[in-house]
Amino acid sequence: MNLHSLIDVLPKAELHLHIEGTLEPEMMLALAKRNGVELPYQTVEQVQAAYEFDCLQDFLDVYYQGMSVLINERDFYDLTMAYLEKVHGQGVRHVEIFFDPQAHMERGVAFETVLGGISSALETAGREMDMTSKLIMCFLRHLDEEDAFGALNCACKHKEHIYAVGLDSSEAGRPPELFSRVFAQARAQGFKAVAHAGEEGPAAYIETALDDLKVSRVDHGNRAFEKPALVARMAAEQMPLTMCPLSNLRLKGITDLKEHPIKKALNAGLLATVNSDDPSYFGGYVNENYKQVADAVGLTGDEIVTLAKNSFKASFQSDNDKQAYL
Ligand code: ES4
Ligand code: ZN
Repeated sequence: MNLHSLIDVLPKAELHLHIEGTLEPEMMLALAKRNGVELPYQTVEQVQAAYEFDCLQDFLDVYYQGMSVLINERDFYDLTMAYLEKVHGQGVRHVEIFFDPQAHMERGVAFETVLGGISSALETAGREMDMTSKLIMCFLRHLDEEDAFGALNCACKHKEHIYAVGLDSSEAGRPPELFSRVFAQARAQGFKAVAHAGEEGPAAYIETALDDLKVSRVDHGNRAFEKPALVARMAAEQMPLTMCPLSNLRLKGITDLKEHPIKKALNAGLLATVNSDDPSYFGGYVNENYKQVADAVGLTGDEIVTLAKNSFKASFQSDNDKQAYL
C-alpha cells in the first residue's frame, strides 16, 4: 500500500484541534448572514486572502475576528458537526477538542451556549458515527489570571462535559507559570491539564508547563529540541507532544516542512503525534498534515503507524479503550 493510502485508512485520534479553527470560509460567510454580523469580507476568496500569516499573533487576530459569527448554540453545533463528519471520513475515531470560552464570553455569548452546542454535536457523533471524544477548555493566556478563574468557575458546573483544561493564545511573554494557581485549582477540581508550550516560546516555557502546571501533554513543544536534557526528560517520562506541521509552516515557525522535527522526535523516543491545530486556517485536516509532513521528511510506513498508535497512547481514553488500537 502506498503511504498516502495507509494514512487514509489508519485509525487515528486527533488531540490538538481548536474547534473555532475549523470554521471554513463558506460557513463563516453563511453564519455572518444568518446572524447579521458584519465581516470585512464578502467572498470566500476575500476570506482566504486574509490567511497569510507572519507569526502566531497575525493568525490569532484573524481567528478571533472569524469566530465573531458564532452566536447561537446551533452555530456551535453546526461548526462541530461539520468538523466531526469531515474527519470521520479521514479515519479519525477519537477526538480531544479544544474550545476557547473566554473569547466568546467577552463578546456576550454565554458559556452554556458554547458548551451546549459543542457537546451535543459530540454526543450525536458518538451515537451516529461511533466516534469517542473529550473536551478540553483552554484558558486564553493573553488575558489575566482572574479572567481564567472566571472560566474555571463556569467549567466546574459542567464537569460531566469537560475533561481537561488547556492554555492557548499568544505565547510570547506569557509563560505558563502566570497560570500556576489556576491550573492547581483546576487539577484539584479533577480536571486533567495540557498546555501549548514551545510553539513560539522558549524551551523554558515547556519546563514550567511540566513543573508548575503539571500537564499530562505538551501542545506543540517544537522548541524542546533547543535543550537536549529536556528532550531526554520528556522521552523518559513518555510525555506526549501534540505536533501540528502545517500550523508550524503557516505561522512561520519553520520555513519549509522539511525542517519539521517530527522524525527527530520519533528518533529521540518521544511520544509524538500529528494533528491539525486550526485546519481551516492552515490548509489541511489531520490526514493532510500526515501526508505533507511524511512526504517532506520522508516518514516510513512503520513511522506513520507509530504516529497513529501514539495518538491513542497519548489520548485521555482509558487503558482498556486504547487497547483496541494498539
Ligand atoms: C492557536 Cl496555533 C495556536 N496557537 C496558540 N493558540 C491558539 N489558539 C488557536 N490556535
Ligand atoms: Zn493549538
